[in-house]
Order: sequence, then structure tokens, then C-alpha cells
Amino acid sequence: MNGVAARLAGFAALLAVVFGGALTVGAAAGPAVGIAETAPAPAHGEGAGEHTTDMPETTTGAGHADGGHASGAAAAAKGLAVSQDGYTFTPLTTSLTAGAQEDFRFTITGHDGLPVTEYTEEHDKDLHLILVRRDLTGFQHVHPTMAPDGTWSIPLTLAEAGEYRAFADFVPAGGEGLTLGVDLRAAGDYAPQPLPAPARTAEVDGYTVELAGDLVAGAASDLTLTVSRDGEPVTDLEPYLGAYGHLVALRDGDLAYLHVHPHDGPAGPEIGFTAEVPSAGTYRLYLDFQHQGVVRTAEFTATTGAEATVSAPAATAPTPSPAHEADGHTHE
Ligand SMILES: [Cu+2]
Repeated sequence: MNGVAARLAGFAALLAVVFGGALTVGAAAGPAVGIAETAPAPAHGEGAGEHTTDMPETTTGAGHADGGHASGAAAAAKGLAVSQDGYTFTPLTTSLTAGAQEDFRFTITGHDGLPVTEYTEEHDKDLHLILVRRDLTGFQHVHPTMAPDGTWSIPLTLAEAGEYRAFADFVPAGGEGLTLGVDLRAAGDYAPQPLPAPARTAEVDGYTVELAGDLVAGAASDLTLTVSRDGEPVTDLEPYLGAYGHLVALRDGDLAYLHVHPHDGPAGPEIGFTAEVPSAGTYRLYLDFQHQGVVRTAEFTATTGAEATVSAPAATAPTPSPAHEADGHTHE
């Protein structure tokens, strides 16, 4: 998609997003998806896992409608626009060389056209940079550093050629949280990968992550991710960016961005999230978690159940997992 189309899509996509309790991972029997990577970074990869056969699950969207969500902006799909609310994501280079480490530099400009230099820290960082190839592979979640003039930079390697989307997730000082997106490209032969089938199990680097709960279009739903290794629950997860897990969801088709954060809870094995997706569809979920000093990313494909009716009366969402109630929607 070119930038103009992405921008138009962004404006058109005022769809509520709140990731809250019900993640309808569609059909079962998908391949276990994960990242079989050994690199000690939240890099990417596409681990071809073994097939697991779960119970097929179809959830009717019975979540609460959340029509009175405090902030329409917060509930909208994010990351579809390069410029929003007076802020613009300006990369200083948009072409990178596949397989080579290069400095990726950019600024966030504000209403006055000048680079923003003051941010409100969120999850331990002033700015979170997420990258993914447009086929939803190659996920990276990294943290650039900012020079005093407001120029951000990070050594970056796009392992494979292709079209990538970069998301800058930040809170300008005194402003609202924003996620802006821009396209990057790495020239070369591009062999897009098909999106793995929906699955409730992901394998990554010897860890198994199970997903419980269902995504519900237009409603908050609870998701629980349970981490184990060698069949044993992992109960000593380490805080990473101030939480035991970070979850990013990207919508298949346009890469609308959702960043979901965990409920307070123990250091595993379960990590609970409230998530809200704006529309029915297929999403790719990326869970970053840290154990024994290494951050890993487990990936899932999930589909929503029937779309919740926005005007439906509030109702209690089906709770397939421990009672994580929507927490006041302080997440973005
Ligand atoms: Cu981050």
C-alpha cells in the first residue's frame, strides 16, 4: 500500500479498538506458530511449529459494547497514518539494505514542524518502535535513542527484502498517545509468506505459549497467555519494560496497530491482557516476554468471532480465563 492509500485507510478506519477479554482465535488445528529463533532479542522469525489440534472455537461477540469509551482516538485503529493530530513520523531514510545493519533515523515533528524533543515516558521508554514486514513476518520491537535535537536513531537490520511497516508508539509531552506508521523498504527478491493459520499454541526458542480467550470485534475481551518450558509452567518471568509481557496485535490486510498491556499479576505462568480490536478480521499477535535475561516473541494468528453490535447493551463478556475485568481502559 502506498502512503496515500495508507493515509486514506487510516482516516476511514475509525473503528473501535479495545482489546479486552475475548480473543476468538478462530479455528483450531493451526500450526503452532512461534519464533524459533535463538537470537537474544525480540527479533522475528517464523518458526514452523508442530501442529496442535485444539478444539475449534467460535465465539459469538457477546462482549460489552463499550460504546461510551472515553476516548474515540484511543479506540480507533492506530498506525495507519504517517501524520495525525499535528504530529508526523518523518524517516530520514526509507530504503534499507536487506541483511545489513544500518542506522535507521527519524524524527517526530510537532505542530510547529520542528522535531519533538519532549515525551512522556510510557512503559519505561519515550518511544517504542515496532517493525514488521507487510506479510506480518520479521517483527521487531526496539527502542531508539534520541539526540538532543529530537533525531531518533537505532541500528536496524531488516533480515529479508520486502516492504516493511514501521510504527512509532509514543506520548508527546502534554499530548495524547499516538502511533504513527510509515513504510520502509529493503530491495531484493521478496517472497511473501502466507499468514499461518490461527492457533492457540506458539513455540519459541524452547518455550510454549498457550493463548486462551477470544478477540471480539468492537468489544473489550480478556486474553490469557500462559508460558511454559519443557512442560513446566514458567513462574519467574522478568519484568520487561515494566510488565511481564507486552502484546502487539496487527490486523491482517492493513496492519492496523493495537498495543495491549497486561494486567497486574504474578511473574507467570499466566499473563493477562485486556484487548479490544476494532473490527472482525484476522490479527497477528506478538507477545514479548523476558525470562532469564532474554526477551522472546511468541506469535499467534487469531480471528475474531461474530462482530459485536456497537449499540448492544453492556454485557459481561464470556470469560474463558481467570477473571480479568476490563481495567478502566487505561491502555491505549
Ligand atoms: Cu517498546
